[in-house]
Amino acid sequence: GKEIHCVGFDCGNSSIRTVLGHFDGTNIEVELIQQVPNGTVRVEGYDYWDILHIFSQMQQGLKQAVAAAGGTVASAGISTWGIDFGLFGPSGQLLGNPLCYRNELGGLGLGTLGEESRKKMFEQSGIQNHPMNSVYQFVGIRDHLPEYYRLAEKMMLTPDLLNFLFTGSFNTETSIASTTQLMNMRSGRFDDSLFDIAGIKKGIMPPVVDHGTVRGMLRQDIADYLDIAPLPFVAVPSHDTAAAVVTVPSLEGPFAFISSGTWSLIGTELSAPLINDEVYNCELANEGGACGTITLLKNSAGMHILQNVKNELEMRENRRFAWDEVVDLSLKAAAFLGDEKIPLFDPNHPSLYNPDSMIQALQLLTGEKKLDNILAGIYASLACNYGAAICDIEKITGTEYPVIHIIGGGCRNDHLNQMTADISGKPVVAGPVEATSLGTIAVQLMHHVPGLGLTDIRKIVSDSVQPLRFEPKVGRDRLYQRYEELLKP
Ligand code: LFR
Repeated sequence: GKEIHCVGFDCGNSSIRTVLGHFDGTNIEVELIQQVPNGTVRVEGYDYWDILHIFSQMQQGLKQAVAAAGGTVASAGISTWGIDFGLFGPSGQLLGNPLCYRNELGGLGLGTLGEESRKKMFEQSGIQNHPMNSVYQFVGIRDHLPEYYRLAEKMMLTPDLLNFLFTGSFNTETSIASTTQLMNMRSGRFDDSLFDIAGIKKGIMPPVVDHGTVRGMLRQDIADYLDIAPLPFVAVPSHDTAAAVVTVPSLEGPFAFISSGTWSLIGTELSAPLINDEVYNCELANEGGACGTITLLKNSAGMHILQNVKNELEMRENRRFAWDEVVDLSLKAAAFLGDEKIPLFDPNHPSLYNPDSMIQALQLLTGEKKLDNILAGIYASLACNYGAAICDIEKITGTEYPVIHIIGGGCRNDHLNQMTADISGKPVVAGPVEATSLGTIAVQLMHHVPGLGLTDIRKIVSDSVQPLRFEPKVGRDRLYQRYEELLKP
């Protein structure tokens, strides 16, 4: 048969990627077309996204992808990180650069709600009360940037905003919408009562469309400018985590996943939300997954910590460090210290959220001065945190997961994969690396091939990838025990 070519945009906190997928009727092959750095820009204490830069890079990526596909692409789909949004004013203008969730507004926003309101927010949404959630950012904006709040008539989450810029259509889908905490995850619809509890204005959210349907057609003026034919933008799980989970190569029974990037999202896929006290106390969230599924997950710090330490190290020593070199330093230190002495810490400690210096923050938190030892501590603490979160999820769902699937860019980290296997006592299956873009491409097939469902898509993806397997080798009971003691309240 004829090949189908689809473009997947995977825009993360640190890179903007355009990937071209080729579907031959059985397998999907992905080809990286363009990758450019993404990052925030700090102005007077706030970090902002340069959204028009992102948009223009994506336009160039699209043009190159169409050329690479030989002139025609069937459709495109966009996934990005969660939570952040642009606000539009009365005359349809974007009211400024979207704020990055790493700021104090969200915490201030959440701080305006008492314990009872917080409980209600969770019970009605199914989402944990994380200070960064869009709802609390917006409460913070209401109180601290009032003129911005007053003018806001429409809220567009990052992928909604990018889809709008490409197509002119104003809509959203459940996965990205769930990261606002303004959606009732039982119904998959925005819920006025959540706006009321938080005390924010209603009627600002877009309509919700189903995965596999068309969000909009590429605007004719953009098609002309890029010199390509108009194409549909398909509704994919536009939250990167949800797109990534589509690609977990597990075809039988329930599975555990860790979607590893800037963040580590540790969870499982369910057919309906699980909303109870245990979920609340463990701070798990029922986020929107693909095609009506729920991803019950723990939002945990991930590569952000290592990435920041590496960047600082490079600045300090004025040279590049390869990841292998970083791993090497940590392995040597770990061997010297032993599991009794590796400095452990809670990767989700607030002092690591957005520090001026990650190295200093870690030194302060662990009481350890030596950088190599700290590196050993980062890997060990991340792996312990993975093990603990999977354990919580097993208890809460009453399910034992045979393996841990690690997907996304962070699964290239063999050392962390092996440690996770050792600490959890479960094999780790690592891959696909290209999870978000592959998921974004795969769900577009629902639009092109009638009758495809999530199970079919996961089968296609699973047949197209070769994950690596890490068997548990050495017991790390002492290390894990120390971590558990550390986290006890
Ligand atoms: C991962 C992710 C997480 C979300 C965080 C902030 O890239 O999308 O799921 O909690 O970024 O948006």
